[in-house]
Amino acid sequence: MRLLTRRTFTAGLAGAGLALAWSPFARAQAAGKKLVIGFAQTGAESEWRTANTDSVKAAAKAAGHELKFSDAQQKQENQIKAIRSFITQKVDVIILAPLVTTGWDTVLKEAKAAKIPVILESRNVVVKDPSTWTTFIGSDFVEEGRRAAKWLLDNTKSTTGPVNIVELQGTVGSDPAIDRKKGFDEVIKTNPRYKVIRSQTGDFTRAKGKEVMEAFLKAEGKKINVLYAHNDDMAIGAIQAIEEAGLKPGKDILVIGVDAVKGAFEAMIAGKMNVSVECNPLLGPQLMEAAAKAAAGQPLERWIKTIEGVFPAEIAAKEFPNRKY
Ligand code: GYE
Repeated sequence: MRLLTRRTFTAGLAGAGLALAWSPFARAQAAGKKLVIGFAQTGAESEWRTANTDSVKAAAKAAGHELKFSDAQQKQENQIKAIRSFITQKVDVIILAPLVTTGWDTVLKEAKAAKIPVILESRNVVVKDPSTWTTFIGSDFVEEGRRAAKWLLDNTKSTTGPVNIVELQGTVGSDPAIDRKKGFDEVIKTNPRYKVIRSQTGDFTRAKGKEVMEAFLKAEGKKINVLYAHNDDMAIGAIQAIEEAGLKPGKDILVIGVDAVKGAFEAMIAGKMNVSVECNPLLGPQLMEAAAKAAAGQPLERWIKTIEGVFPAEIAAKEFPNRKY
């Protein structure tokens, strides 16, 4: 049974290094113009998000920029208000982590009219006028979904009969929830043994993940073979629900998460979780580099992709000391 290829493993390490490194351009810019940056964050819904916020704050500080930070508490209307306030304050650049994909047309047009570049981070948008934002810095979420499903197929080859999966989706209408579902479905469809028997949102939080898993267990009980959670926090919440139902997470029910945060490594080391697909939150340095370019009117790639790996439980203990989030 092949758990991890050398390539995906080293890709994870390279990804972490890449996101932390400063390019010569970023260094030069950091020494140059000090910017005022408005950051409209989604909230603090997960370990991933906290690491993301810390990374952006630290990188802004290191570059000597002033960061105006807004925590929207998972409400789009709060993010829209924050963007409008950044426009009024005439910031140089706006960074937006859009909670959901739609509903941004008007406010992004307002930012464009005010000549303030908007950089999207960690989630993408769907708008009529794509010229209202400059670049998206974040992961390939469809690929993350595919990686989760490939791990499942590879690691249940020796079993027979149906494989019943329950899915905890991320925030409804968010880019990572839509795409992680899409990529996963695309791969499991190739084998009729695999079926998603229940799928519901857990809003990317531990509390909701636990609550929805309890409902899944009540409805399907021992029929459930696998949990696929769109992030580790929901998986960790669900692990509690599985244990409270008298079952063994990681054994009776295989547990798959996304993000590869420290909490997932701890669960894997404890034998309660089987794998986490990496999604790197340390986007601060890349964001500051893009902000400097955008403020200087320089062109940016439409998508600045982060490079990531897959971490199965078998290597969790060895990898744990290297984890940065
Ligand atoms: O996976 C989840 C977070 O947008 C990639 O949002 C991000 C996702 C991340 O709350 O844990």
